[in-house]
Amino acid sequence: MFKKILIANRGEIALRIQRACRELGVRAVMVYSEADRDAKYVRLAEEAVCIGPAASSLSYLNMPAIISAAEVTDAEAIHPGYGFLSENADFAERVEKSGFQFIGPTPDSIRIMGDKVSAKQAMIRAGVPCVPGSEGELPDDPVQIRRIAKSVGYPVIIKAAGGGGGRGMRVVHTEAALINAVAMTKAEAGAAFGNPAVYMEKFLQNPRHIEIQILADSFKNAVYLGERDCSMQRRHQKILEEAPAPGINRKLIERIGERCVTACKKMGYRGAGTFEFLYEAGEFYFIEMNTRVQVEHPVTEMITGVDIVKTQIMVAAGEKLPFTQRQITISGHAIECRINAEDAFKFTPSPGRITTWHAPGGPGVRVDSHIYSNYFVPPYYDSMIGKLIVHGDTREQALARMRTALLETAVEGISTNIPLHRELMVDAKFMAGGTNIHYLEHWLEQHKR
Ligand code: MV4
Repeated sequence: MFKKILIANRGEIALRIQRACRELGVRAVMVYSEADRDAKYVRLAEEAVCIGPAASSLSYLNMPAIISAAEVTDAEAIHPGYGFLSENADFAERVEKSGFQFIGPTPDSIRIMGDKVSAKQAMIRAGVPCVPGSEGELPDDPVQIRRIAKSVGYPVIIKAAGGGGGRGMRVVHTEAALINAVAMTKAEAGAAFGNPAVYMEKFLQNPRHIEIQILADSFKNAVYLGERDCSMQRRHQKILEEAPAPGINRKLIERIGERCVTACKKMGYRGAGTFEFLYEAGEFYFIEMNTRVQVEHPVTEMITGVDIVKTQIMVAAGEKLPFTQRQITISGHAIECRINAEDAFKFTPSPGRITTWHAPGGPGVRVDSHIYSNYFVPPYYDSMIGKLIVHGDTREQALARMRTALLETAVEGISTNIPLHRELMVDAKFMAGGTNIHYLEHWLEQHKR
């Protein structure tokens, strides 16, 4: 095992990784920007290095500053967390070239999955079901583009190979709009991602967003840890997640999970990863793979008992996965509410000083947050200030525990989205389970205030 690793992130995930390090007996070096000097995990750190000013581009995205911090502290490995440099293949490569272990997949794996066209081709080869569409990048010839769209069937969606997470896509309903839409998407993709390549898929109108968590070691061992339902979102920002996904056939999930595992083994994938699917009319369709630990990993930890962050570190250190697929069992139900410093219904950011913080507690309640009373939420970063996670024997018990946890939680001094969560937890359709990716936006439209 490593003696010391550097955590190249901030906020709740920096604290989460620091906690995993303590359990493993690994020393953690924290890095921080000038805006994060007073962070709890910096105070708790055995070692901490300031890597630059508040702006992310000068600190958490500053590769030379992060690698220098690893050099001066004699760290052996770098954990990138999520966001920032976590899915940057060039960063992973520079970390390795500088003699450190990147806690994540190889630069090659990150690169293949970062290009959504090559990711999809890898999945097709591995037998993972994908959304029907163009096989690979769209050609330039308008006649061929029209022919592909006709055979896929309208509506179609044009997506940038360099996009992902909702960036660089356009829905096309008619042949009349097709060629212009492709040209526009290509132009935007070239400007935004430096890659004008686009591909086409059948546009699914009312899917759910279901993702499969996997863990793999360097010895071609891989397991899936069930699925998460991440359909409750607004403008591609997830609001809450749960596991298992309500109402989906377990045998079907097992079949998809096994395909994901096969794909990992075939690719020589190492570390934690997430296969994102759209689920509609009883079928799964792969859309993208994330090569990092995700915000919502705790719901999977709660239903499996597996520590995903600890396992990431162990496999990066060259250890074998400490469990086989047969040892992975799913028990109960977990829900995570993301707590954001923003107006609950208008979604305008609400940075500033937290005057009061009362954390909830009780059976099955977990709080992943770096905040404290008198903490100042800086205006420079993502508005998420923590996550409330509950586990119960059943979905109903998890919902009841979340309602109580939200009732007990007090954040004063800034606005948060807790009022929104309180309403969603008593919403009849959400309580019934299985709402799709459009549900929250429609709900907000009907509950305008
Ligand atoms: C789609 C789709 C419908 N059909 N692909 C958006 C984020 C990116 N990961 C892929 N996205 C979508 N791809 C096809 N063929 C609808 C979406 C989509 C979406 C997906 C997951 C979660 C939220 C979403 C919100 C809007 C659109």
